[in-house]
Amino acid sequence: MKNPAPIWSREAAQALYDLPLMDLLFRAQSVHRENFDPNKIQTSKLLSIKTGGCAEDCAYCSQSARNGSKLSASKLIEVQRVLAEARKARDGGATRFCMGAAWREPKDRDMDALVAMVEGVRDMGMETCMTLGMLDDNQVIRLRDAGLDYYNHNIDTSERYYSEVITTRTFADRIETMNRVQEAGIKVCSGGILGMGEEVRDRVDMLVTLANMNPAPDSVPINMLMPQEDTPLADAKPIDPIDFVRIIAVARIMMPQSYVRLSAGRSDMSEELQAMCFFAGANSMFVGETLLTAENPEEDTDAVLFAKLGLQAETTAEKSCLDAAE
Ligand code: SAM
Ligand code: DTB
Ligand code: SF4
Repeated sequence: MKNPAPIWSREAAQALYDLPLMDLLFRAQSVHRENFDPNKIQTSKLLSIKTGGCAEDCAYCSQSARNGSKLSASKLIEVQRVLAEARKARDGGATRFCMGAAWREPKDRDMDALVAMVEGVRDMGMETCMTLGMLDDNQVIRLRDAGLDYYNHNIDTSERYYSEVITTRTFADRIETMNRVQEAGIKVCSGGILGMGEEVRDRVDMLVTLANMNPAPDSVPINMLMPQEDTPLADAKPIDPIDFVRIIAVARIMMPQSYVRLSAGRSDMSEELQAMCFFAGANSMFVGETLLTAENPEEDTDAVLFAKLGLQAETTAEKSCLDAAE
């Protein structure tokens, strides 16, 4: 049984963030070693199963119809195509397959195909993850019964800053879907984006919200904004890399048992920055040349980085041992 997690105040979280960097990194790495093998990185592969034409107005996203982006809207892709991609990902060593759709919420007529995708990927021995927007109770139950392991639903930023980024839904809508997913027994994957013009306090508040969920999300993706042409955030000022590392370290300390994912933006990061993020406690990443629509480092590039750092991709078997030891 996991111990009940402590409640984090924003003052305590901010105090961590304000530590001298060496003290913060030392604490984060110490917490990391108590909970994980520090040389193992979980790898996930993303696939966009429905691209573009989204009804929401997320200011960072290339897929919003409201951003006037040039990306054309696709239909939900066929189950067989998804399974063929999943097989390639598994053969390439990924242990989790994440399927993402540019929807405000799925339509009931799509549910049979979504269920078939989850069942098919699961039968290949990979963990399944979906990110489809908001879900109602019925949809959550159907996905759970199909064997969905994780649902990704990011809170993206603080409650205070949320309406600066998205106006077509609220922070509370987001939390509501996450609670529904968690109550049904599906693991939650939730994090956010740094570099959208938010202040440090917004980044810290975002972590406080995540860490105080009961339980905290099993997986916490920290994305660095990848500015997309024709979106309101196309010219956003990039986040200072050391500020980014600090947030990874604070996330690690506040959510000691969660996988912290160094998510979008790695293609613009140096090897040194990625190494610092891993030292700060990031232990998961997306592999493969594309995320949903944006680029990610090539597999060869990641293989060189792993070899230089002495890192290894976690296998499904190692993960099950850790789970069994809880
Ligand atoms: N439509 C679903 C939703 O919004 O929940 C799922 C897909 S959406 C693209 C998943 C997440 O990707 C977003 O919540 C956001 O955190 C991240 N994301 C999207 N565009 C990004 C960008 N340009 N840079 C960094 N992260 C981004
Ligand atoms: C998450 O936090 N990051 C992933 C995943 N969850 C679905 C998506 C990143 C998207 C980056 C922009 C793109 O590919 O369009
Ligand atoms: Fe749609 Fe998701 Fe992009 Fe927002 S982040 S516009 S909900 S695809």
